[in-house]
Amino acid sequence: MREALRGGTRVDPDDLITRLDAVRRFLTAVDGHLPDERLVPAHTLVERAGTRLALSRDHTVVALAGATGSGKSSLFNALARLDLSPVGVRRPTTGVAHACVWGPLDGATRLLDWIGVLPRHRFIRESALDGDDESALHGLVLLDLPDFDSVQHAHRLEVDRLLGLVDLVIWVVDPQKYADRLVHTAYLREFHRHRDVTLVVLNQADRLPPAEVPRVLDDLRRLLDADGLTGVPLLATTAVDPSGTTELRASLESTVAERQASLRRLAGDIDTVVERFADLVGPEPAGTGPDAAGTRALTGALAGAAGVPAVTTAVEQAYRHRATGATGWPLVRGWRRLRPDPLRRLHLPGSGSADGSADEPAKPVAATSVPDPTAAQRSALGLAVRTVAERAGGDLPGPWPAAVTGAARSRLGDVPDALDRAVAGTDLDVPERPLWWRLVGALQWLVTLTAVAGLAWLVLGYALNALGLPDPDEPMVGEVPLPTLLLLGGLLAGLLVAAVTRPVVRWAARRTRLRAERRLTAAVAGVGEEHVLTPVRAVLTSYTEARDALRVAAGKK
Ligand SMILES: Nc1nc2c(ncn2[C@@H]2O[C@H](COP(=O)(O)OP(=O)(O)OP(=O)(O)O)[C@@H](O)[C@H]2O)c(=O)[nH]1
Ligand SMILES: [Mg+2]
Repeated sequence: MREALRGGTRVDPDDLITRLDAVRRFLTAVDGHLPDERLVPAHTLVERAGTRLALSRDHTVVALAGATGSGKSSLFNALARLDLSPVGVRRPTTGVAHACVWGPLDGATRLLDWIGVLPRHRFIRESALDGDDESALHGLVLLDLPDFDSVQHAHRLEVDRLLGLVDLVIWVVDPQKYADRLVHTAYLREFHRHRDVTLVVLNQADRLPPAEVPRVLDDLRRLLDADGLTGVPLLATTAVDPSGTTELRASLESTVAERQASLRRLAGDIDTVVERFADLVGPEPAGTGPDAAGTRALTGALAGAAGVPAVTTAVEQAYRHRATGATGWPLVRGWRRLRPDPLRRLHLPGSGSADGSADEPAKPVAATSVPDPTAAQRSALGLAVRTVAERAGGDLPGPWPAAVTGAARSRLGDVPDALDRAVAGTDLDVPERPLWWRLVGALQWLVTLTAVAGLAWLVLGYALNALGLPDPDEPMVGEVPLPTLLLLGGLLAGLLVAAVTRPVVRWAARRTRLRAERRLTAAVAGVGEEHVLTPVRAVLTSYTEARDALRVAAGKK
């Protein structure tokens, strides 16, 4: 079976950079909303890809990886046509990566620094003796890796590190160990997203009877298919015979000429990362933010917790208290004023200051005497917040609903103070002494004075009578003496004014209450907006951004 590295789809560098930027945007969008440990591979990718692209696009870094004794160093030397990496019988032989660069070392130096190949293990394959023989491989950086099944743990770590950095991997297996579980489960399967940059060689093919080679290759192909590596190039090589690597060399020449391996490798890395995040994105969220019903319920719960009903009740009572004080029967007004004003007891601005300057702009005060929320009100608020979050983010996939709920609750601790400030900062607009109260009050005085004058007159008449003094004739109005008319008329008129005023005061008090309720509701809605809805919206925006970014990262425009 003769195969060369297949072409695969061409990766456009600009597309790759667009996809990488999308991964970056995705990471920014999900930052703080998703568990960090899930994001580590994507951060690693972004960092590594950025560096790899910046370092050199003209070089193709190819690693020979495999179990100890499979012949990696022998193939390395065969391809380099020099004995650069020691081949040994003592296993494992290669402990650190060796590199051979085709073409001038200059451009590759920074690449090898980044990959971490020690300078004394770097070789240049540009011998004047070869002439142009090697020019087809110019740009190749071939790495001989330690064994990945090593008894030395450090070898394995080094292999894992290097496999994350190279552009293309040649997996070297031998006829004895090609079916070993480790190579398939721990390595080859992990590379199924990198089929474009994976090549498998069955080395030491000379150790098999020629007729056996196709059978073993078929068996190996079956295993590779099971690993998800369908279609990867599979070659038989013999490192000890110069002609045994011709095909591999040809394959490398075309790979180097194409200059696609580094891009394909990164594209495969992005595919892997995007695939891992598949559960993080789903459909478009039902709405663009918290819905109206949830928001209304939240405002209601906030109003309850803020003591809005208590304040509005006090507003209505205060209006009636003050209006009755100003328009009631003058002789009992003073007594009424002794009773405390229901609103002032709550220490709210706009409730009328002691000096009566109610027109002063409302200043927020540190704390009001509005009663603290009850346990029931607190739990109603908690429920409303949860409901808002569930309705806004419940349909989102993966960890997002929890992120939305977390955001909705994130500022709950500040809510009590914010509510207190909102209530304190609301101008309740309860009048101190509107003109009509003063007019009615004056009228009450007038009729009261009339009654008092009538009474005084009558008392004077009785006194003169008792003293036997001549009683001046009282003027009569019809059948009724004028003083009596003044007294009874004054009293009656007072009652009448009070009777007419009362329903008007009640109506005006209710209106004042409703107005205060509207203002307070708007103020607590502002608290909900700032402390609950805005954080929820921020997560939903992040979700949408993350979703769009991941779509671009996946290569779907
Ligand atoms: N017959 C034959 N022997 C080979 C071939 N390739 C390698 N060998 C021998 O296999 C043994 C191991 O080769 P190495 O190249 O050191 O193997 P390695 O994969 O680098 O081993 P480590 O460095 O320990 O991971 C040596 O004795 C080689 O001569 C081959 O194609 N045919
Ligand atoms: Mg070796």
